[in-house]
Amino acid sequence: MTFELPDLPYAYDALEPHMSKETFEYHHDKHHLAYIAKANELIPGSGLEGMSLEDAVKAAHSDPAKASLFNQLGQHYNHSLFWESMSPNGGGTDIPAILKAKIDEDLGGYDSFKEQFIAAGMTQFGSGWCWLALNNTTGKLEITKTANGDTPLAHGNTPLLVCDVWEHAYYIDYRNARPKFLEVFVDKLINWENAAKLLENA
Ligand code: MN3
Repeated sequence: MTFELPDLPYAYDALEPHMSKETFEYHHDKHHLAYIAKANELIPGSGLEGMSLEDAVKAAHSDPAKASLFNQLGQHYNHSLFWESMSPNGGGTDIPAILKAKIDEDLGGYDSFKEQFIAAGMTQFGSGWCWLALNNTTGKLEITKTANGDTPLAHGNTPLLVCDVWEHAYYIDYRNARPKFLEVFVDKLINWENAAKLLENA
């Protein structure tokens, strides 16, 4: 299988003023595309030919010799979910009941979720990601962070939503203000419906 760049699930300017058309033109059209091109280059002869993206991410992670391919595949998976983790008029406390109940029970409610999620994004030193994921061992939601192309999927857990905290995700719109970007992501951008759908399917 050759991996392809997914279309954005909204127009390039749909998240303005929180995330600009210019950011998407670089982040989606150039950064994300480059990870896919590199993954497609490394797959022939790797033994991962024909796998779904999810299976390929897991298989590459389990083989230390495929570290470079894992980073490219992880970036493809993570970016694809990042686009789906946002929506126009998203964010805030209007959360589908199934997910809200789980956030209340496992994370102590929305305010605590927000505080922990922003802290995870802030304390991810250097390039990486912060996540809301379902821990498939404990059955509980958890907030985590990963570096580079790493993803909870590779560790047996189910990602529900993700924020990209690589500088290229926010530098055009927020310059060096990662905390402001994370706050806007939580308050204005999170696609709670998508996260709830992933929880239901888990
Ligand atoms: Mn990125």
